[in-house]
This record gives sequence, structure tokens and C-alpha cells, in this order.
Amino acid sequence: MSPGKSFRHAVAANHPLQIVGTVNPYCAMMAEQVGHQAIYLSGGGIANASYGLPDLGITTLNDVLEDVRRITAATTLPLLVDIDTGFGGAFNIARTVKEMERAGAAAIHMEDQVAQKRCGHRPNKAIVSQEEMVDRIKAAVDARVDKDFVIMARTDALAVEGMDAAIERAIACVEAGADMIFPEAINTLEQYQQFSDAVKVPILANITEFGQTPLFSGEELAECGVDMVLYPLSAFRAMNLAALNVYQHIRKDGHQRNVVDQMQTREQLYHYLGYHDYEQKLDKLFNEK
Ligand code: PYR
Repeated sequence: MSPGKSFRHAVAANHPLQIVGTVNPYCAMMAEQVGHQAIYLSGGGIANASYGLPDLGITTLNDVLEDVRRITAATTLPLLVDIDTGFGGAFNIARTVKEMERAGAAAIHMEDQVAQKRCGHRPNKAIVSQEEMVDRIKAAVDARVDKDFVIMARTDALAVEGMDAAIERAIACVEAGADMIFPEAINTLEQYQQFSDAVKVPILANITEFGQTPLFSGEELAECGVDMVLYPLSAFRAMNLAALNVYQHIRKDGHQRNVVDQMQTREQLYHYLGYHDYEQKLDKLFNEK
């Protein structure tokens, strides 16, 4: 089954599908082994974690591809990738889609912000015209090789132009071939219901912490017609706080003994990595008499 088909199957089989952010391959392996069925590579996450940069459209196609390849090599889960505004005009978007497919991604989401984009949950966003967004979607749909590769249209229009314009854009994107819709920075469950009533394709809710959207539960969202719930940076935020705490303790205490109980053990790490299988392979290859 192609990655795109596997993503579509996961959406169809779950109400709603949880999609968890995995900033690196090891996180993807843990997510897979605890039973998740789809994972996400956040544009903000790549910028922050891989490059120490803010989510302001600074990273390039190749920066993102490098992380996509690492993750798809380490897991069989379908990966949804944030391609921001597509990294350029029609031919750049086509190249982005082809390269994402070649790198093993299952799905991408592309948004209608201007190239100088901002984090979706920050003020002062600006969006391109509906016509330009429709052209972006057409270029992406035309470029995919596997017809099951998922093109998800994200609209940031709610914060800029209001609900009616955002819904009109979503409908126009679906008419242009978008397979799924990601309305960004939604404020209420009723707004999700309105999107779901208006577009007849799966809807994604971005339930990111400390943003514009309350932390609605999967059940509440499903009742309003939401098909996918995204947790883009939940694990990353928790990892960051844990790491900061360890650095501070080592600095202050002169040892790590006060924080060892907050660490994943060597054995747990080896479990998720499959370390012992590698070691047994080595023994079989080189140590057996
Ligand atoms: C991000 O995590 O970067 C999104 O755009 C959702």
C-alpha cells in the first residue's frame, strides 16, 4: 500500500484519526510502537528543533526533505508534512510535491499565507488571494504521481477575513482538487461544524497548545464533523521542558542524580530502537563459531 493510501485508510478507519507530531525518527518509532496510526512533521517543529529558528518561513524545501527522509526511513506510519506555502510558484510547488512523494511522505498540507508567513496562531498574518491559493492547489494536484498522495489545503483566512471567506476558500480548494481541508486557528466547535457542513472532504483540527484553539477533545471534535486531530508539537514541548530541567539541575547540583527518575532508561531506549535485534545480528554474523 502506498503511503498516501495508508493515510487515507487511517482517516477512514478512525473517528477521529489522531495525528501526532514527531520531530525526529526516534519519536516516530515511539509513536508507532504505542499504537498511533499517523504522524506529522511540523514546519514550526523543523524550524525550532532542527535549525533553532522561529516558524516564519525561513526553512527551505531541502531542510524539510532531510527530516522527512529520516523519519520515513525509521517508521512505516503514514507521514503528513507541513510544506508551508509550497516553497515558491507553480513549478516550485510541483517540485515540492514530487520530492515529498519520493521522500516517502503520505500527505502534505499547504497554506494560503503570503510567502513571508507567520505561525498560524500568531497575529498579523496575511493571505494571498483566493485565486492564487486555488492555483497553488491546482499545481500540487497536477504534480502528484500517486493519485492517493494526499493534498491537504490549509486556510489561515479565518483570522484575516472571517468565517465566510474562510469557508468559501475551503470550498474553492476542494473544487480545485484538494483532498482534505485544514482550517487553521479555529476558535469554537461551532466553527468546525460549519466547515464540516460546507465541505464534503475530511477536516483536520489543529489542537496545538498555547494557541488560538481551545484544547477540545477528540470526542467533542468528532461530534462536530472533524475527521483528524493534530497534536503537532505536544511531545516536543514536553521534551523541551524535560531537557531544560535536566540542564538546569546538572548546572546547579553538580550531578544528575536528582533528575534520573525523569529520564527514559537505557533499557526503554533500546526497546523502542530494537537495539537488541541489532546486537544479536552482530553476534550471529561475527561471533558465532
Ligand atoms: C506547525 O506545527 O508548524 C503547523 O503549521 C501546524
